[in-house]
Amino acid sequence: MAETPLVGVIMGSKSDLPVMEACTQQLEEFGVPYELVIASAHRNPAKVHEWASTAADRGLKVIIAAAGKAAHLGGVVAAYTPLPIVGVPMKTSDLGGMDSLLSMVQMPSGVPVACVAINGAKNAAIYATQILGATMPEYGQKIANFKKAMAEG
Ligand code: RP5
Repeated sequence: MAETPLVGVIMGSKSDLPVMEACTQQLEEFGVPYELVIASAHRNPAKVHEWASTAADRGLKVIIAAAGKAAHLGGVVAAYTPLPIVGVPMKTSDLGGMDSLLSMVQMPSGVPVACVAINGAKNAAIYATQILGATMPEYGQKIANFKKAMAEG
């Protein structure tokens, strides 16, 4: 039987997938079970609502939300779940991702979305695994090993 996903990865468009492969690849390297869904806060709001509002009950512990342009996805997901959200602002052709970054990071007080760099897909996976590692020692160990390997070059 497949493991229950611990991290939910949601993105606004399949056009985000090539960048977000750096995220899913890193989650796989850490052995973190995840689920992936493509749903836009603007184009598929009902799907986003259903997915986000049931995420915690399905066993997810952290959500990674990637979106570009007027990137409201992380904030909308945050509105519907008590889980921590890590946002990934997508680089865009018009404004280079500053549009995504600012619309994702400037959340109102009380509704946080942690935000990595523009196209920071790999860091989102590392950060989500760090959150898991705070309470699940096997993932804490994966992060410790990762940092040790990085320090050794
Ligand atoms: C956002 O709009 C997506 O997250 C994507 O980054 C951007 C452009 O989407 P497409 O027009 O390529 O589907 O919803």
